[in-house]
This record gives sequence, C-alpha cells and structure tokens, in this order.
Amino acid sequence: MAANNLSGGVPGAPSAEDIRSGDRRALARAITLIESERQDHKELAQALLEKLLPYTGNAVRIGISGAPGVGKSTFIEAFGLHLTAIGKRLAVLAVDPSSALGGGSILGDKTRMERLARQPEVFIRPSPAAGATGGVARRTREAMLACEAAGFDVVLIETVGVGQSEAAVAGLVDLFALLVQPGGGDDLQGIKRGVMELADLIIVTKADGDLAALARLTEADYISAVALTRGHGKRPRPQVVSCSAAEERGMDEVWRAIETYRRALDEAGELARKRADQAVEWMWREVEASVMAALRDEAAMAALAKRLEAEVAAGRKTPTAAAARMLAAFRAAAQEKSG
Ligand SMILES: Nc1nc2c(ncn2[C@@H]2O[C@H](COP(=O)(O)OP(=O)(O)OP(=O)(O)O)[C@@H](O)[C@H]2O)c(=O)[nH]1
Ligand SMILES: [Mg+2]
Repeated sequence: MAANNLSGGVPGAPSAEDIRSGDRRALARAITLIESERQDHKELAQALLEKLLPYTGNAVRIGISGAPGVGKSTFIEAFGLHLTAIGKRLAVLAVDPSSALGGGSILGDKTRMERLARQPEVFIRPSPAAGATGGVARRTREAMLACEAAGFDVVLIETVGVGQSEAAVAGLVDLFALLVQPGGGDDLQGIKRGVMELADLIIVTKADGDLAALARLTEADYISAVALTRGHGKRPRPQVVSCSAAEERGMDEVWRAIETYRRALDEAGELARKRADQAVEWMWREVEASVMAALRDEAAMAALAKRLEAEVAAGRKTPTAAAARMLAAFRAAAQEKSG
C-alpha cells in the first residue's frame, strides 16, 4: 500500500462497495485520492466520501502523541498486536507536521512496526507529504472515515509531539493519549502545558528493567497531577496507566482504560456530542481554508494585498484596518462575478 502511495500516480476512484467489502487496495486508492491536491481528484474523493458517510462512525478513534523518542512506534506495534490478538481490526494513520522534511515518521518506521504491518487485520498508512499547512489533518480525518467504512474497529492516529499537530489530532478523535517516559515532570519531558490538557489518557511507557521503579513514581506523579486538573464539563477525568512496549506488558490495561474512558463519555451522552462538534468544527476550518484560497486566487486582490502588506509592515496602517480593506475588496470582486 505504501508503494501505491509513493508511486505518485493517482488511480481512478475505487467504488464505495469495494472499500466496504474490505478491499485494501481500494482503501489505499481512496486515501490517495483524498490526499491529492488536484481539483478533479478532490471532487472524486468527496463524491466517494458522501457514499461512505452512512457507514462511518463505528470505530474507536484514538490519537497518540508524545515527544520524539518517547516510544510511540514501539508502543503502537505492541498495542496493535494486542488488539489483533483480541480480534480487533486496526488502522494506523499519521499526522506528521515534519513529514515534508523527513518523509514521514511511520514510513521510516517500517522496521519497528514490521510485525504489525504483516498482520492481515492491520492497515498502516504513512503520513501524506505535507502540502498546504493544516490540510494534512483534514485529509487524515477523511482517511479515518474511509477506514471506518472499510470496517476497522480501531483507528489510531499518531502524531509527533512537536507543536500544533496535537490539537488538530485531538480534534479528530474520541480519546487523545499522551505517551510519556519514566522520570521528569512534563517540563522535563518538554511537554507543553496545553498538550497535557488535551490528554484523556496518559501512558507511561518503558516500565521495564532499570526503569520499572521510576515508571511507578512517574505514574504516581501523573495521577496526582491529573487529580488537580479541573474537570472539563462532562469530560471524564484523564486516566493514567503504565506499560512496557518492549516487553509487551500492560497492553490489556491500556485497552481497558480506553474502553472505560470511552464508555464514560458515551454514557454521559458526550461521545455523540463530541463527534458532532468535531464535524462542525471541521466544516468551519474547511470554510476558512477555502475562503483564504479563493482570496489568494483572486487576481484583482494580489496588487492590493501587496500594497496593504507594505503599509502594515511600515506601520502606516493597522492590521485590522488593512484586513477590513482586503475583505471589502474581496466582497466587491465576488459580487462583480455573481452579478
Ligand atoms: N526499555 C524500553 N525501551 C523502549 C520501549 N519502547 C521504546 N523503547 C526504546 O525507545 C527508543 C525510541 O522508541 P521509538 O518507538 O522509536 O520512539 P518514537 O516515539 O516512535 O520516536 P520518534 O518516531 O523518533 O518520535 C528506542 O530505542 C526503543 O527501543 C519500552 O517499552 N521499554
Ligand atoms: Mg516513531
């Protein structure tokens, strides 16, 4: 499937039936279409997604993040193997803000996830090459929907914890898990306050060998830290668990914590609401992105934009006034077109 993605050529649209029947090739082709920047591909992808939409929503949607080197890949392999052992079908997707430079973390990870990738019940999709910023997460959301229509029980979305991508991933999933390693508080681990607050589940990994005792202390630290956090409305309190991905221990506890959290969310009526809110939020992001694209594409705007940029940079005009001027010109151009 990776080869398909890397070939660069985008095939014709697969049928919704093929995807729903579990045809991997069809799913991979659908995601390639979803990731394409070409207008005709975008239209094909949207038509396909509309057909698939009634069959989406049945997966447990999990986001996984953590600082570079914390053990995400090793964890996903061990956790994924556990899921397949208990009969779950798993799709792994990635949002990688650095993929434009690095070529995608999951892709470079083939060896680390080798056993998982060989499982017939597992679909691993490397992160798309980052095009327009922000677009990556949107395409991941649509790839997730395609995976759900294909019948996967669990969709795992990985992101490297380096910045804004965590919030984007948290906005895609039912439960956002943060991986930490033994030792140090979040400051020491370079975890930003805001990211801690996104976490529904904190997983202390590498709880083995020399690190086992420290892992217990770290787990206790996070349990007390979590107890201090204020509740977010009806959102359940974050769970804290520890495990060893290297020794493949604790994976059942992680899965149970996820199920417990999700059940609590569901029973409070929050799961459906969260997903509905997320979908509406994505609609507005899409509107925002489209309006910005239209504004940039409007030839008449280019000269004005350049002039306003210069005036703002020189301190002769406030950014607010310049923005208002841009919008007025954009409205006038749009009106001229429609009339
Ligand atoms: N002892 C121990 N080491 C682990 C465990 N999980 C991962 N490691 C080690 O930690 C290092 C980083 O693991 P990765 O799984 O590559 O971490 P990552 O978060 O995917 O790293 P990036 O993709 O670079 O962000 C490797 O040397 C692993 O062998 C574990 O459960 N126990
Ligand atoms: Mg990795």
